[in-house]
Parts: sequence; C-alpha cells; structure tokens
Amino acid sequence: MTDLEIRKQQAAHRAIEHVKSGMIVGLGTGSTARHAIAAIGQKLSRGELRNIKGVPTSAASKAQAVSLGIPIIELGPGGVDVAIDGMDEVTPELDAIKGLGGALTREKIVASHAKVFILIGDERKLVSYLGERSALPVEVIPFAWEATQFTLAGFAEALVPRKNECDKLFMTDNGNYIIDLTLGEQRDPQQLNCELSCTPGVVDHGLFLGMADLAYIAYENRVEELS
Ligand code: A5P
Repeated sequence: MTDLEIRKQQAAHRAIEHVKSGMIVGLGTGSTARHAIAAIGQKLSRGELRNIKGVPTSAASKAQAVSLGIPIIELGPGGVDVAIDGMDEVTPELDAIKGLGGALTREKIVASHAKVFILIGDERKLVSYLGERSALPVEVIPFAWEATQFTLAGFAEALVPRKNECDKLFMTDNGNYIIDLTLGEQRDPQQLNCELSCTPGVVDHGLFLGMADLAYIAYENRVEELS
C-alpha cells in the first residue's frame, strides 16, 4: 500500500471507532471511504461488531459492502446512526466539497439523515477556503443540460461537463450528468449554496456546509481530529 493509502486507511480507522454493534451506518463513496467499509467488514467477520446495517451512497460502495457480507438496507425515516465519508476539500470549520467521485447527491441525503457525520481524508484535503484546490461538482438532469450549464457559468470562473474514460458524458448512479465548476476565487459558500440550489435543472451540488460533526485528517505521523 502506498503512503497515501496508508494515511487514508488511518483516517478511516479512527472514524470507525464510532461504529458500535447494532448501528445503522452510512457508507460513503471513494478511495478513502473504501477503507472504512473494508474495516467494518473485517470487524464483522472477526465478531468485533455485530448486527451492523449499511446504507451505501453509491453502487460501488454497495458492491463492496455486499462482497464483505455487510447487510445493506435503504435509508429509512430513522436515518443512520453514523455516516462516514471522504471529502475533496474541508475547511477548519468543517465545511466541505464532495462529489469528485460523482456520488454527491446520495452522499448528501445520507449525511443529512445521520446522527453523526464524519469526514475522513488525508492532509491534502484540508484547505483554508472552499474551491481553493478542488472543482465544485454539480449534478444536473440530462434534460436541457447545456442550458443549465449556461446558467451555472454565471457562478464560476470556468466549468466543464465531466467525461468518463470513453470521452462520453459521465453519468451518475441517478442517471444524471456532472458539471465541474472552477470557482477561481474565494466565494461566500452560503450564497453559492443558495444560488446553485435555486438553479432549475440542478439536482444537487457538492457544497456540504455545516453538515459534518467531525473530520479525521491523516498526516504522515498522526491523525488529527477536527470538530
Ligand atoms: C464521492 O462522490 C466523493 O464525494 C468522495 O467522497 C470524495 O471525492 C473523496 O474521494 P477520495 O476519498 O477518493 O479522495
């Protein structure tokens, strides 16, 4: 495993200390969340955790969980006890950008129904303001997506429809497209949140403001908890 993967795993392992037997757990998406799902599967198989149910945020996370024998349920009105997910950027105030894996809409639904929402990542993800390094993904419905993109251009320095490895438009698990916005300068995230949420055609976007309770950031020799 590379040093970077080890850091991601260390952050994930700190987060799963919050997972106790009998809990319903939101299973995030991405290379860091994979470590958390793997660790939950391992604890279940060793009998260190019992009666866990997982709510996956993507088809990929569902497939991983099923392969590890983690029982899967749909998100119900009772929500999840804890949700653990990666992030693309997080500020010291725990505002985040998510969605470079394309699962932002399901991730936000699950996180918004979590008693405790924990972000995990390595030190590259810690920024002083949102948009400092990462693009902001916005999920849009395919109908008139180029018109929606035209509206979104007013909120960004640059933007690009996401493509897959075959150079076709990337499609989310929800059958939608993603437009990646380069913000270009420090923006008021609350205002941008409102602007994007009010744009017809936008399903959801990667701003996760005031949602996380904790973040575990892994450095070379330590994991820092932000709360
Ligand atoms: C998935 O849609 C994303 O929100 C991921 O959680 C985020 O992109 C972090 O992914 P990595 O852990 O792979 O960096």
